[in-house]
Amino acid sequence: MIILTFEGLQVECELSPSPRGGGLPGVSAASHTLTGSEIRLTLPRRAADYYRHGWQSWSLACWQPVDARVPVQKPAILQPLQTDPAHARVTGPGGSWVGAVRFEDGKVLLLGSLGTDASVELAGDVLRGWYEAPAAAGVWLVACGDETEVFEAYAAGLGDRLGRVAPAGPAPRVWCSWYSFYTAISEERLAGIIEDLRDWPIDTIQIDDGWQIDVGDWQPNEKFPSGMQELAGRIRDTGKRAGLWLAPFIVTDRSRLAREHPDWLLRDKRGNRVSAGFNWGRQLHAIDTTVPAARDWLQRLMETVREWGFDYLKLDFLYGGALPGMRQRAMPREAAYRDALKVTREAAGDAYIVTCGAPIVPSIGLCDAMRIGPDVADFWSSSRDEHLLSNPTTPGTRNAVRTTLHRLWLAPLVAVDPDVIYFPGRWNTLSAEERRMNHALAQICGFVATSDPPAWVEEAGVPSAAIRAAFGPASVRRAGPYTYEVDGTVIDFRQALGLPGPRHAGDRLLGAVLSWLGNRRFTLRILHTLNRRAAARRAD
Ligand code: 9PG
Repeated sequence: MIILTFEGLQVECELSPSPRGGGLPGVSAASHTLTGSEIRLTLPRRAADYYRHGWQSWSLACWQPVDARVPVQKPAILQPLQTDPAHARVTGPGGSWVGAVRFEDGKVLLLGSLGTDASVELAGDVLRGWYEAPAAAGVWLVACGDETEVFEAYAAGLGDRLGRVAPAGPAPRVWCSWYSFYTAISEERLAGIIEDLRDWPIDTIQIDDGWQIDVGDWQPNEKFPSGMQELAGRIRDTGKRAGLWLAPFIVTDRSRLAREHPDWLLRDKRGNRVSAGFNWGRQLHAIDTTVPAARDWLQRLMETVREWGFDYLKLDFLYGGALPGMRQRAMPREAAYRDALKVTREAAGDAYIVTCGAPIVPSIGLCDAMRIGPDVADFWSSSRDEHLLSNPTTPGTRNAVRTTLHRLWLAPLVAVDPDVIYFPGRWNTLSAEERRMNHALAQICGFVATSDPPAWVEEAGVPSAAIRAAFGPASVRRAGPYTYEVDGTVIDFRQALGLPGPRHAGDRLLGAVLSWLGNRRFTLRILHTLNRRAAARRAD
């Protein structure tokens, strides 16, 4: 047993395997670094709240009362793509790599791993951390103080071990095709937008999902007959950087890659392909990035998109590289992911890399920017997902704001991407107040992007001064835990924070029915078709 001494607080700490040569009794510091595959901290007094940290960009990060339960999110079929499937059924206080408790006096005790493949939970009065590989001797940081201080210490520790990516200049200002057209993009439609964006205060035009033959088959589909090189050239001719979306660690079951290289797919103990969730109306699988031929393919893919002329890459659905499974080269899953991201990063040369749907800690030091919350949407919150399916990770601006605010501590390590901002417009149901939060968060992050096409913004009568102002720079001052002053306006984010409370019997029943339906592939296929049609209608 070791006694960790912080100013005004002593914490009993057990490590396994226990360290040789005793501990650190009497050492007073704001943080301690300790080694062990498991660590147990006995809280000296009752804590009020727990900071839970979800696995990847879209997974929930928030403070919760210590005795609150966060219901299992539904439908289960989506869990591999929204949360760590290994933790999906944990409702108590717990999460990936880091956890913290807040005492009644506001003091925070944080426990965080300084390596990959680790988890933290609060069980009774014990804050416990463990590394997934039983033999791992992992490093932990224990910090105590005010919230900002302890997360700063954790970020500094992570940066020392995993690296920081120094920004090469101000964060890019981006137009991204996703949140206006979704997959209803074509070279013709984009050609008009690229022209319209000439005078906009942005520097990057990023083509999102919808250009490829399939997820896994990264060649242009029939809507891009002139090819991707031509499109990148068109963007670059307007003086802007060309960006492209890819999901390089996953495939759909119907992709050519999945059919031609079944041996590249991640499998479970029984030899079945691991589910990477369900999207685009298809079953998703993960690539086993430890297979040498798959790594070669990955390298070649990055080289190809660079040759096309894209030098801003949004790498999405990256969790696929870290799912549990039997890899050809046995190694902890997040270590395998980190390795694959390194290969990808190196092959992409000096491209600006934005990771998305990405396991957070294993991506540090290997990307320029990281999405730190779920997708925004042109609505605030979906009551179906929030109340009936208990799902805080699906697209919705409230979900995005909540999780992003709780991951701002990552800012010293990587550019933090809060997803796009919306201007007022025809399709948009965000209130002025909700839009203010959406815009302010982008200013706070210093990463501003939008998907609104100039024609829609013009139609809504947004003055060009407002567009310029939205893309910053802005003066930002933190006025309280969830209050910021942005360009002189006070923004109070507290209304975005709450989690849905206990559900009534009626909601539970309806939720069970929806969740059953949501787990049927045919329902998801129908939803996908409806969404695709709606996007196509809006785009015209
Ligand atoms: C393209 C999009 C955009 C977007 C990404 C990602 O089922 N889900 O929970 C789910 C969440 C996010 C998501 C898709 C599905 O969006 O974040 O910016 O690039 O992919 O398909």
